[in-house]
Amino acid sequence: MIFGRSERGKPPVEPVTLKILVAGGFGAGKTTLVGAVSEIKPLRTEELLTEAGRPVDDTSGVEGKNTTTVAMDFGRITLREDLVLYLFGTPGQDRFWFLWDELATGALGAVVLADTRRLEDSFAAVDYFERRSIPFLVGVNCFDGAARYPSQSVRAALDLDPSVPLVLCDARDRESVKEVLIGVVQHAMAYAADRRAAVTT
Ligand SMILES: Nc1nc2c(ncn2[C@@H]2O[C@H](COP(=O)(O)OP(=O)(O)O)[C@@H](O)[C@H]2O)c(=O)[nH]1
Ligand SMILES: [Mg+2]
Repeated sequence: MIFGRSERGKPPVEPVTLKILVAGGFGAGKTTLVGAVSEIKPLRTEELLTEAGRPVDDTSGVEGKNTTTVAMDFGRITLREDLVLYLFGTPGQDRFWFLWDELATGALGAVVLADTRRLEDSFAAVDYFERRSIPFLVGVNCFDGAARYPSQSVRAALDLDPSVPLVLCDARDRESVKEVLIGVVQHAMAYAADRRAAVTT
């Protein structure tokens, strides 16, 4: 059967899909964050830390962590019916850095998760996104028992540009993570608008 133009049903709303990276040091909460919001069962490859991996995967200060993500975390969240985010967790260990450039292709922005007990573990991710001019936001994952520092001290320690948003979050909490993700999208939009303005003026 052939339908005329007027009989054709309204096209379904095609959501805009955006790609967001989730980076940060080993144990910063990337797998937890993706798992907390994803509508699809997170695709992840966790492996038990073996004795062989122990010298490489330093777990000091990361209580109760005996698995490590070998490949990556992947998840999806619908923020609005017309806005879907795909989340890609970057591998935390240095030996998987070769995957980052592939992952970063086409990313709108990134979240750098930071654990204030091991802040230096997030330096590499901050450097990476700065160097590639990928807009990012820092999410300070508030672990129980970790000292709380004023945002200004964390900013200073990470040497963040004043335009980079820094938010406190709980990677286990869906609403908290949603706020972080909305923050990244807003920041990336503002960043893109600034760049356009810089080009046209
Ligand atoms: N208390 C607390 N624990 C967390 C939080 N986020 C993650 N964890 C725990 O910290 C450990 C490391 O988190 P994980 O998501 O595996 O870190 P990843 O290596 O960055 O993927 C896990 O045992 C989590 O359950 C948080 O916001 N608060
Ligand atoms: Mg992980």
